[in-house]
Amino acid sequence: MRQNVLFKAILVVPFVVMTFFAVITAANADGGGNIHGNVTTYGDRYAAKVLVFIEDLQGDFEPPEEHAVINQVNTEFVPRMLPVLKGTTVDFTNTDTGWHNVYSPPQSVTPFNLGTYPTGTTRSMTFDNIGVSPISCSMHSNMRTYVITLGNPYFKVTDKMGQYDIKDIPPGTYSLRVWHERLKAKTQKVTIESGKTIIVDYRLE
Ligand SMILES: [Cu+2]
Repeated sequence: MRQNVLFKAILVVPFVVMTFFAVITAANADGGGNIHGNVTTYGDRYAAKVLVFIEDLQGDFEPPEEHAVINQVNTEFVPRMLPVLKGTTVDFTNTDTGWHNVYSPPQSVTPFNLGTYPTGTTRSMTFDNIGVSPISCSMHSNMRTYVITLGNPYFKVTDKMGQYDIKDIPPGTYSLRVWHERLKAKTQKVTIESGKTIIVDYRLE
């Protein structure tokens, strides 16, 4: 009897394992590819918080329902740069002790002025135009942030080690671009294959 159970297990277990691997392979074959990379600069000063994004991947991508947030605190906009998918609404929240203004100049892809408002107040803006919107406060000339509006969700900001991962990208050949307010932008051609991870590093000046 025990031998019989063992015999069945020998037959069944490999079958289950093989089916499992077949399912994983099929999922990878239909799925996207990944990019992993490292961004460095001379001195590595700005390797963190560099935006890496696929420039030319077209499609209909639903913007997130949840609003993104740029805070005003200690006479600064936080974060200093915010990439968003086209159609995303950003809440500009004043949690500082004083009043602040929020505006983007006429040469911006999204010119606007939310006015001047006190602590505890939030005013919002929806970003529909692809490109860079530099944002300032008319009361404090040092205050600056950038909203980068992108046409697809395949973007990432580098972490403090200068690393980034962009996952599950539809297969194809694209321009992968890096952006930072003080560094020269760079673009590389990348080819994404299903289920594969490519390494794309940048050295910026
Ligand atoms: Cu201000």
